Amino acid sequence: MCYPKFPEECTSLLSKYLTPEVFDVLKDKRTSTGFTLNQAIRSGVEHPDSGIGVYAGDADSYPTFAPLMDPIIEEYHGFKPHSCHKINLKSNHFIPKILDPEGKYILSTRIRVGRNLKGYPLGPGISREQRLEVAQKVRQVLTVLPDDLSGMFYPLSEMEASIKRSLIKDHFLFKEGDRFLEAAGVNRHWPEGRGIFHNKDKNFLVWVNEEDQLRIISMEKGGDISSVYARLLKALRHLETTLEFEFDERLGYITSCPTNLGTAMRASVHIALPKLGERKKQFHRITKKHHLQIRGIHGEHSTSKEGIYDISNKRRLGVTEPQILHDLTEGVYALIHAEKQI
Ligand code: ADP
Ligand code: CIR
Repeated sequence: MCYPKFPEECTSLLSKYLTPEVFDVLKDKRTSTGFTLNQAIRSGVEHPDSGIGVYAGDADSYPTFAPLMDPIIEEYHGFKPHSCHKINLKSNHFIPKILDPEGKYILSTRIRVGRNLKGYPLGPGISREQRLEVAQKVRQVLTVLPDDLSGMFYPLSEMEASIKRSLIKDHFLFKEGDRFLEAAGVNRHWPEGRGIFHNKDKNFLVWVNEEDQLRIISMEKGGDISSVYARLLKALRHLETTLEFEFDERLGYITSCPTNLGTAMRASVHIALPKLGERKKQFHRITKKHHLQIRGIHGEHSTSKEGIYDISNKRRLGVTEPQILHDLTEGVYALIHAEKQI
């Protein structure tokens, strides 16, 4: 295996931190499940326009490839190698602020966390049989959820194309064929073992075997972050009684992309900011101050439409869940204020 060539214009964290020296130290290492450096960096090598460029094939990828992973994690989350992540999912400490009393700006709110089952490789490294086993275990637990959480699991392989299209259009289902995940080996054997669970109201959903084995999602129209978070906590309490998730003392919940470690939580609003959206500098100044990320209307790597943006927390590691909600709330408050002023 030779040192990969990155084009000059490449700005991925992989190209920044995979120096020839780091490459030499890591190139022959294998994790406990046999995952290699070549596999970990394939996405960023094939796609020089990656923001990050690496994926973990198992929990052991983080310590095994630490000379590459640690600086990437530090730059993305601001999390120092000697720090320790703390979770705070015990209760709903979050005190909401009324952000949009007239319902003029916030269209919808969504909070998701990523989880993977303890003892299995992650998406880039999992075998076909292991993936099916994970799907089976998760499905069994989902189909006995109580009350408002109860619903049905829909295997992707049995879903009609028109239903799939409409679920994607309405922001409930993952898109297919993400080229970054494809290169990382996450999409092998697609659509086998993949699926979506949702309750009757489609305000509680679980994606199975996409980028992570579980993406647990609470979402609804409007800006009631507190209600969305309460539903997510309730679901997590139920799922944790029967499923054990991959968790690390230092890095928190283990996920296939280093950007999702820690809380693995992305709390977002879809918000109409047609005027501020035209003032890129001011817009970015506010989001940066509150540690927020701007995405397009169909999620990561999509564009905004009609001045509607997906605003969410950037950091997930080294911050607690209530802190994330606090950052989002303060940031969204500042964005709405700026939009009103223009
Ligand atoms: P993830 O959030 O799981 O990292 P994406 O950025 O691809 O992945 O988003 C997944 C889907 O969730 C997309 O269809 C996106 O538009 C939708 N979504 C994200 N935030 C919201 C929100 N606040 N309201 C409605 N849909 C949302
Ligand atoms: C990339 O490197 O651009 C893709 N692998 C996606 C990175 C994860 N997303 C993110 O920045 N939140």
